[in-house]
Amino acid sequence: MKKLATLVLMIPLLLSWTDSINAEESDQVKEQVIYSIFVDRFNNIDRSRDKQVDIDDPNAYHGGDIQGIIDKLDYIKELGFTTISLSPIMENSPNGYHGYWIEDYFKVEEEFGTLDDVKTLVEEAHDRGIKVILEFVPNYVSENHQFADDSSKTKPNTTADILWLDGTVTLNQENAEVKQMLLDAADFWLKETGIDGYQLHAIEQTSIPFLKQFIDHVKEVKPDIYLTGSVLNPDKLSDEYLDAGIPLIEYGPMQEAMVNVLTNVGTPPSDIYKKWEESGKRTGLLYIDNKFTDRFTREIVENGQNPLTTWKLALAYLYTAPGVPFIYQGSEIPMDGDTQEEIQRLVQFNNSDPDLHDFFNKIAAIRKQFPVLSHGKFELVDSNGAMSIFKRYDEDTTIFIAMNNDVGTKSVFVEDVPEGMQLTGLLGDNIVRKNEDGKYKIGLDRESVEIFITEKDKGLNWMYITAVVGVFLIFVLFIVALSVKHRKRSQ
Ligand SMILES: [Ca+2]
Ligand SMILES: [Ca+2]
Repeated sequence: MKKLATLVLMIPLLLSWTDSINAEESDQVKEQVIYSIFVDRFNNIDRSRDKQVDIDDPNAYHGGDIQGIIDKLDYIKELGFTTISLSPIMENSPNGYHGYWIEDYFKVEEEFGTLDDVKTLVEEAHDRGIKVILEFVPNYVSENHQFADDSSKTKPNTTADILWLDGTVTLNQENAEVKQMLLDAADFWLKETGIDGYQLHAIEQTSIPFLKQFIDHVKEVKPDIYLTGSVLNPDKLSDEYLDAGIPLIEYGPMQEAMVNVLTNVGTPPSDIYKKWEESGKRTGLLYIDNKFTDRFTREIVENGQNPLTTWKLALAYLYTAPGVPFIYQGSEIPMDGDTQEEIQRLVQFNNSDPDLHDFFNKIAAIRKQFPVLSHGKFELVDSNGAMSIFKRYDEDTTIFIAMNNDVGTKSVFVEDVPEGMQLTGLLGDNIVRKNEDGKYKIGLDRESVEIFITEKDKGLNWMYITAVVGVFLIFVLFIVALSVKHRKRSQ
């Protein structure tokens, strides 16, 4: 009887234990920093496959391939990325450089490589600690797909505002054969290539019952799968989609808010925070541009700002606010452009800015070192003019993120720092100590950023000062002795 009672008492404990394990698994994806690769427009190494390439035609293949990605894995790792997300690589109809004209879900597009190339890519990525996500297109197929002429398997196209959609036929996801084919395709890539997950394309166009079935299915096949979702029409993204079980969904309103604030010097970063509060405090995929938007660099240049300076501010927010940074290829160069041709240009690896590379690396390292930046609570501390300070915190750690988007030097006071602590900057050499009023005054130059951890206030280091003064005194005595000796000799 006593044993039974003990067991019954243990049930809630066991339940909470399994809960925390599940939470840890699903939370892993939230620690990533994702590099988004547009395969045809990344890096052309395997020229033997360039059968449909026409670099002068923005609507033709430009030659990027799987080998081109393998060759750049060290580069991607050096930039601090932990996951790569590839545009669709399934076999496409002619000119399907974007990957959205799928003819066969079980083959690799011949312009990109073979299934063996993809396996090699995944192995090489995993050897470097990099996860691989494939974009999966569940809503439509090429006009040449075997389902395209079967009216029971298709539906009329509903959205016509996208460039490549006129080459596609919308799938009827309620049809049993269509469902089965999509689920089999999802299994195929997981099992054959060892990829870590999927970026589901345009989730707001998917039927909800199918979406839920798909998510349940792939989670059963791979319980620790990384699932992300892209959104083409944010207006159609209802709560049903947000709650369907995809942990990270592209966060359009945040992109708009970030661009608006950061390309208008004098606007406080707290405006981005307000937008986050208004739109329900989601933790989504945070991106500042992608293959469908103008390059952020273009917006910066158009506003007469310095790309390196403004990119640093953007990265500071992307890497420390709730969500996962989703960085479009070429941002690290940084690439520029506002036409399809420019936005989707092959990455210009030779034009890169070493300072921006270093910053990518540094801020990714900070995010990795402090998990509170992935999981902690997020709050606005205060603003002064266009300088704002945010904090991320949990029971053990507090980190302050200071961003000055003002036209001049600004400072903001911070009060809630535990007794005996100082604020130590991780990006520069900034140290802030408590003043006589018990406050911490954080000052920053215009358009700059700093990330502060709280550390024990070391005060002035007397040991060091004594040593330096001591060495100096010995040196002076030595010189005096020498000159006395010299004078005696010359007498
Ligand atoms: Ca090629
Ligand atoms: Ca093809």
